[in-house]
Amino acid sequence: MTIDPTATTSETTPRTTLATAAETMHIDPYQQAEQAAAQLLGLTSRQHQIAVVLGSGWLQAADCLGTMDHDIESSQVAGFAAAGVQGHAGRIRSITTEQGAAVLVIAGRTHLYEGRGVDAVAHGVRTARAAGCKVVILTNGCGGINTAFTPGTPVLISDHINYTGRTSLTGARFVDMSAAYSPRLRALAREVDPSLGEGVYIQFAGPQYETPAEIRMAQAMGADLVGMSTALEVIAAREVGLEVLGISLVTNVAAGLSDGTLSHAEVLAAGLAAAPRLGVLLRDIIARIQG
Ligand code: 8IG
Repeated sequence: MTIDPTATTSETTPRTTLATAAETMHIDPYQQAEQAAAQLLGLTSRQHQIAVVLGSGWLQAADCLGTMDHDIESSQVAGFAAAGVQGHAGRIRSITTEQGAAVLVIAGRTHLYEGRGVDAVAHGVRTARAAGCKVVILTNGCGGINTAFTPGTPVLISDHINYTGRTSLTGARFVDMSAAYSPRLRALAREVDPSLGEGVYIQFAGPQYETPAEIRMAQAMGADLVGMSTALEVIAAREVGLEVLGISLVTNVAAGLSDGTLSHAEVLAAGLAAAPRLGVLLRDIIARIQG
């Protein structure tokens, strides 16, 4: 399969980063994921079982998952962004849990609004599958549309609305999305923490936050949570047969639903405050997935 080189020029947002090799050199994105996985195998000497993609507010949460055996700068691995794109380099970590499972932690995901295209967005989950993973836990920071979910609350994603106008797939790939967010893994997460609620996540393309009118629209469409990631990755994950668990951390009330304005500082503060709970939650969920 080849990539249409004109596709990237139809982006409505200006480019903030260089195009990926997959875009400019017509590399098959699935082959590029195989290449990345082969490099990870070379660097870590092992296959992995579970992947965790860390979103806004989740960075500190990964510290308690187990022993960090390898901490790799993402730009060393095929298809991942060069360091410094967003002020911090992405990292890929290989962690061994207390129970002995190999977990691949991907910190610093690629967002659609970065302008590197949908294959760059999907590359992390495709690489996870090629690296041996059967399960991916996708985390994110998000706005709360359902006011029952106040800032600092982790919420299981039960379903999504892909409102990006894009897909992470090309060609006749008719992927079943009817149980995209694994009922089995959600039940297991609720065993770990029975207080966990569930909600529908809507992905906007971003990078701007929504207007109050857009949030009212999303509310009317049935969304509880709003963000700029995850849905396109879940589509790609389901295509390659990964079992998906999605967990959102509500870091702010969605636009127009509170008196305040939205700020990135608020998002970071909510993540810091929730980190200990999120870390334990992730650790215990992973322990149960293995058991
Ligand atoms: I963190 O309120 C975070 N990410 N679209 N809206 C959108 N993305 C977000 C929000 C939000 N909060």
